[in-house]
Amino acid sequence: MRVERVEQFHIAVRLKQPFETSFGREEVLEKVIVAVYAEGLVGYGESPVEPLPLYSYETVETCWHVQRDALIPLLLGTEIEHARDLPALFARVRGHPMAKAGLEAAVWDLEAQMAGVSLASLIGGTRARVEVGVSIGIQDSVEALLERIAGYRAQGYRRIKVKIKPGWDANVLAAVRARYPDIPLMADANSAYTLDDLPLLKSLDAFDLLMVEQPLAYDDLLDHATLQRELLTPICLDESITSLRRAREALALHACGIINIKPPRVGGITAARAIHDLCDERNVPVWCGGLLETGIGRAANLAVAALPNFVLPGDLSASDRYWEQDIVEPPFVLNPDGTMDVPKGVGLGVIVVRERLEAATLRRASYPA
Ligand code: OSB
Ligand code: MG
Repeated sequence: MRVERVEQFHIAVRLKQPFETSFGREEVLEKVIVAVYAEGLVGYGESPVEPLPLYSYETVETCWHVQRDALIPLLLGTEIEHARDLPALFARVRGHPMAKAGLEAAVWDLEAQMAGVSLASLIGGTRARVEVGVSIGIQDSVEALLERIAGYRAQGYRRIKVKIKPGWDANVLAAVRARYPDIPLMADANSAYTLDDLPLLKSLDAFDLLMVEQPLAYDDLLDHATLQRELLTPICLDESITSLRRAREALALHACGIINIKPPRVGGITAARAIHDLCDERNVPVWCGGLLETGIGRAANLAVAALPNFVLPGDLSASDRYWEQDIVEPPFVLNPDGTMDVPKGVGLGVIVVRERLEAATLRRASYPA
């Protein structure tokens, strides 16, 4: 395919409820959506960047700039055989995985449409539905958290992820376990601890967690390896795994027992699939994380989560867990058994509602100008 035109949309979308992690509280999310045009078709991709470099060093501004000045010029007018060739095309641009992932996802969507198949089947997904969980932000009180958990369990979510930070950790998990002795439960620290917190982190072993996610620094592997030797609970790395190479290093160092794969964080679907394959060979379970994506990113994540070694429930909740109205149709819904269907239609398998995308747009650009 020959890419004829690329559009960027800087959008702002309001969450139904604020989402609080150890690095802050968000209610209005900003993202960059791209539309890539080729052969009379359009593919969509999402870069779930944020205004400030808190979760990742990338921001809306760096994503906009790197796409506009470095990546889109490489795409325009280039003959592309397969979306899987994009990482090589983009390799001379260092870093910026989310900027790359948005464009790569749009080309994957195009390739699937051209082949007349769903994105999931194009990449080798084997499941028609995937198990999903819900990630619950830090609340104003333990009682409020317990109520949130009750509400999500009533909707069918079985695996619960609780965000933790110093002062909102063992005390909170003890209360959750007292109320729910048997639910599949995990905790995500978003890098809020150091090895000085070893006694506290060891105390989490008492709560029978599926895993503890990213307890230490976002760019650390060595201290995580040290910590993993001290814990019974498997460590799951999120922020630390930004590429296939980092995943290889983490496994070599025994820095984790589980990897959370977020396609945008690792540079796209191609890298996500490579990390999946590596972990499969090493018997390391993986699951699909989320970055509060709109339906565009969610559709792509679900296709990835259909790969066979995604054996743990993902942070792939239904549209109504995030939005009053998603920007795609149909919205993603939770099945009563705690699963979500992988879209079966061609490409992403959902329709991007242009009026909703444009209504959310703060800034747009089209290339060539
Ligand atoms: O650490 O997994 C995380 C959301 C934004 C940034 C980081 C994280 C998260 C989540 C929410 O936990 C996952 C989701 O429901 O999309
Ligand atoms: Mg996380």
